[in-house]
Amino acid sequence: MARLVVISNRVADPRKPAAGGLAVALGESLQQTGGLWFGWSGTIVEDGPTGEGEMHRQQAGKVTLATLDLSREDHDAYYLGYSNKVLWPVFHNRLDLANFDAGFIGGYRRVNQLFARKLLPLLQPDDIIWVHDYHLIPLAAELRAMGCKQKIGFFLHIPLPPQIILAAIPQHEWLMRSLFAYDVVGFQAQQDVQHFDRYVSNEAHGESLGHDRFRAWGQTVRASAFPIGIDVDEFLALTHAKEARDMHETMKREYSQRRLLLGIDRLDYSKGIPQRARAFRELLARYPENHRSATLIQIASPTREDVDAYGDIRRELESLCGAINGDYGELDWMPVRYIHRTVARKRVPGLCRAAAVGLVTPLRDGMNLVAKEYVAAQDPADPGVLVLSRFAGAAEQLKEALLVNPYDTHGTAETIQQALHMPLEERRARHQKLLARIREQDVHWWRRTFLEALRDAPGVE
Ligand code: GDG
Repeated sequence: MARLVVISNRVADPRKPAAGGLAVALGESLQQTGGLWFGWSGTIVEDGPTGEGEMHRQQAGKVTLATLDLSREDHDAYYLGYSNKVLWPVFHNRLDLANFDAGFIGGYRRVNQLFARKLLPLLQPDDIIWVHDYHLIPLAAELRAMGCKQKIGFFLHIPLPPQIILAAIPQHEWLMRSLFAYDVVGFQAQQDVQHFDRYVSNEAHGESLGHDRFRAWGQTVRASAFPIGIDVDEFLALTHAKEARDMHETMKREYSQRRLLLGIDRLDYSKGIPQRARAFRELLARYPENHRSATLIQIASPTREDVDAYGDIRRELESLCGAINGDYGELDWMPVRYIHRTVARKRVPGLCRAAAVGLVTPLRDGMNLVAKEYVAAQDPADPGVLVLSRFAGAAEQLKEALLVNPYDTHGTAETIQQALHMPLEERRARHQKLLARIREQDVHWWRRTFLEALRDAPGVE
């Protein structure tokens, strides 16, 4: 079988437990087939010569990890700048948070060119190349310009916004044209494919050829939805391991007279955490029966703290949680437990299993793996209820969750109340269907279907 080469911004040792959807899913893929994982080392070289990265190589079981250092200037423009101040906010429909500083694009291009230049000599003729996420959209175009003929696939982990929003990015045409250098472009959800389709016909004056094939700028690409999943068996094993069971028992003991609601997210403005806290506040205001009982545990793991918008969301959430506790708390009950730290992965399933309601309410999300992990961790005999934002990619698959519009505080509060009162039979029936879907389209299915599509693609003429 052809060797798999994965390229992503960050590289993680697949043998170590990693926090973050991308790292977890890619680790799964590479361990199965073996191969090369290429990306940024995480090291920033102060005052280094611009654009020239030192390469590190390391063997991790069947996987070779090859990573590059970045100069401060490149890192700031490529990663902090274009990736996280332009692409992340715009792709999550947040034009108000975008910063279209003209200095960012040069760094983004430079790093993509550097990646291509350093990767090219490591490639073998029949490698299958799989590029991940918004940091590396132009990588295939750079590789092709250097003569690379191998099959190259791209998977976008975040949503593709509607044409009218995408068009706000000054370089939108260049970005979208870059996607046509790939053989296969994978999105999380059908809605992303629709946005791609509309962009191609309305903005690029291209056409849909049917069967997920699109033609524009004289090139053809396949673009389909490949919803990412979790490793259900691994997550179940984690759920039944000692750390998770201990966690579950501790929570059950401590909250024996209470109902737990749980949110676990990176502290990102796309995740709708303040909106969730407001809905919880409304629940307490409208239904006093929940006083001294309903407790929201919100784990918000620190992320991208050197981008301003992330400091703002942190302050907003802290003051909101403080106000809810101040207004509703009692000496023996605090309604919100807000934890601004990463919890150990081994404990996550125990927390999920103890929660009567899982709150996954992003304003926009490519997929959202926490929704799937929450379902997998439940006791099938007495499962909790998933409250899921209709704006998460996962909502296309997880139809038996209670779907909410997270902007609608009142409606979300009502749905949380409904979740808290759902009869056992209904909870079991919904859980069974959700788990079956999560099992059917798990992370192995995702990898297999994407790589099959890439192998079957016609390739460079
Ligand atoms: C991107 C897209 C897409 C979170 N907090 C802690 C922790 N986590 C783990 C979760 C889950 C992962 O991180 C988060 O995955 P998500 O899918 O929710 O979100 P993003 O990080 O934004 O990922 C997303 C994903 O890529 C995959 O394609 O689904 O839409 O935005 O596994 O459990 N893990 C630990 N402690 C924490 O505090 N250990």
